[in-house]
Amino acid sequence: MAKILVIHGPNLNLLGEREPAIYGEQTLDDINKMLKDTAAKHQVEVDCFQSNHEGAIVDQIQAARDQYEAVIINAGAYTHYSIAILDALRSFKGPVIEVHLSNIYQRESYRHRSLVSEAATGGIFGLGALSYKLALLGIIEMLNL
Ligand code: CA2
Repeated sequence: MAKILVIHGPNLNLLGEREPAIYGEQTLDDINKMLKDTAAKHQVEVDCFQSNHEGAIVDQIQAARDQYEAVIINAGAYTHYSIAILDALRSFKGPVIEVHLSNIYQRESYRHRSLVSEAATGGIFGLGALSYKLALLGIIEMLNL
């Protein structure tokens, strides 16, 4: 069974607790459950990983190289400045889909630049939790899973 890795970056563990107007009311557990349910319907497997630490995210991307067909990543604030995460993503051979809950281009100018985009196959932003689901469905279609 094909395996897809979902990576959530810093502070996304707080989803549902604060700033619902920007990030929605769903918790990270809600989003992960929705992704696992969607994956099960398509006979694929999803593993979800969250960390507030840049190095832990780099380690996870490196480990994903031999284990996963594709990566979905919301790198949180690291999106905008982490060259280490960009370099790690460049070493991953399969599709990488960048996801954001909010529309980063409608927000502060420091959120308009994404280093993750430089390594991503494509991206979905601004649709809340639906951004993740569409990323997963996109991978399933792209890889004929
Ligand atoms: O829109 C997104 O998905 C972001 O990746 C979320 C990041 C932000 O730094 C990016 O610019 C855009 C922040 C996630 C913080 O999530 C929180 C959730 C609840 C309460 C506080 C923070």
